[in-house]
Amino acid sequence: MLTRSKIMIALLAIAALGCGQKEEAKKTADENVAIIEITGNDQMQFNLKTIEVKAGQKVRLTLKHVGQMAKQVMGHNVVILKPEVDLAEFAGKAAKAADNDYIPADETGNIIAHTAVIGGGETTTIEFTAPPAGTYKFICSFPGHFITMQGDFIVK
Ligand SMILES: [Cu+2]
Repeated sequence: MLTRSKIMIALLAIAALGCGQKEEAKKTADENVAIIEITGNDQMQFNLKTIEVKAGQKVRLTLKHVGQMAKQVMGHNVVILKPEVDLAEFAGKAAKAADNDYIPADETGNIIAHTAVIGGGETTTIEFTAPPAGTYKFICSFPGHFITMQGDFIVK
């Protein structure tokens, strides 16, 4: 009887330990994801001027267009660029890349990540791994928008 209780206790302990470890792993995984939500409106504005994440962290970025205007006239995206990229030059090329969602094909090496272009009421989400520490720029590459729609993507 005594032996049986001991076995029962041992089994319960193992079960509890197993669950604990699983919970811990899940928690760690969730903490490693940076959940970023940014909005764009009909006044060509993002609601965020800075986005901060940790190097190597998984980033889940959601762009929500809180305006009502169509994608063709007030489309927004989020394009995260390498620090050395000249924004005006990049935006100039992007403006001519309407057929590729305003992403210039020869600039992909300068892009860390980008969302699709969306219109009023739409939402889009991307996932990517945060690049090495540094201060990157994010812009909307829809023609003319980068002037008011830009900010710092800071990786610590
Ligand atoms: Cu825009």
